[in-house]
Amino acid sequence: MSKFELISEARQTILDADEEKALQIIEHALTEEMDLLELVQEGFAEGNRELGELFENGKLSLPELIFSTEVMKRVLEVVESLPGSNREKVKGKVLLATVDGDVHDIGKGMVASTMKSYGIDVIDIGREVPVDTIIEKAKEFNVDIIGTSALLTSTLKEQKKLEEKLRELGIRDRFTTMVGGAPCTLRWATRIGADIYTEDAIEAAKKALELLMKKK
Ligand code: B1M
Repeated sequence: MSKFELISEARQTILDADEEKALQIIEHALTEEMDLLELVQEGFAEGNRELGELFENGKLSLPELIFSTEVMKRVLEVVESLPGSNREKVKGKVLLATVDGDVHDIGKGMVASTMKSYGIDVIDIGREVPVDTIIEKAKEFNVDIIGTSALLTSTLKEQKKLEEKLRELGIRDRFTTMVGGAPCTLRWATRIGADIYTEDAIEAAKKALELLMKKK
């Protein structure tokens, strides 16, 4: 199968919620020594994006959406569990969380996999994570960057709450904060005083890498 066919089939497996086929494609890509990140970004994630459109246009039911997103999550899990590229480990750590009240974690998962593929040490503490837990974990793991993802307009405020709480505790300067997620914008990031805003996973990984390389 050509690279183009693999990418196209990967996209389709998400639309069809076909986990078995999705995993076969990953195996196939591995034997072909294909860049898995490219397969995820251009294949699986593209299917995921189309799902979103179908759902928004009422052409996909919620249970169907859930089935497909479970396959997408499994794909990310499998890709993350594979030995990374030959990149050297970067010194420094990034903590990632989806904010409290928000279950959307596919985008965060993509940010995590992309950062890991860049050699960054990522601590992903999951979804629906309250601000206090984010801060507690950031201190515990002594991370350099705290990254939060929010997908609902109603949960964006958690990113603001994080900034406020860090300032209140007098530890704002200890961390670099990074925000993202579909409703999040550069304007929002600037307004709440977050350090970095990025629109997608690749940009997020590049900015994190840039910062960590400068720091060490
Ligand atoms: Co929901 N959902 N959802 N959903 N869902 C949206 C977000 C929505 C836009 C759909 C819609 O109605 N039009 C809408 C939000 C409206 C709003 O507030 N503006 C919505 C809603 C309303 C809801 C529920 C309330 C529905 C309900 O129950 N009635 C409910 C909320 C539950 C909750 O959170 N409390 C809900 C539930 C769900 C599912 C569980 C079914 C499922 C999530 C499964 C999961 O994630 N485990 C789901 C999904 C899949 C979606 C859509 C269809 C797709 C989201 C996604 O995965 N996108 C979404 C519609 C859409 O986006 N078209 C929708 C793909 C992902 C790769 O993109 O997450 O944007 P994204 O991540 C990108 C960038 O944003 C960026 O990089 C990523 C990759 O490039 N990025 C970062 C993300 N985080 C970053 C962090 C960074 C930097 C960059 O730095 C730290």
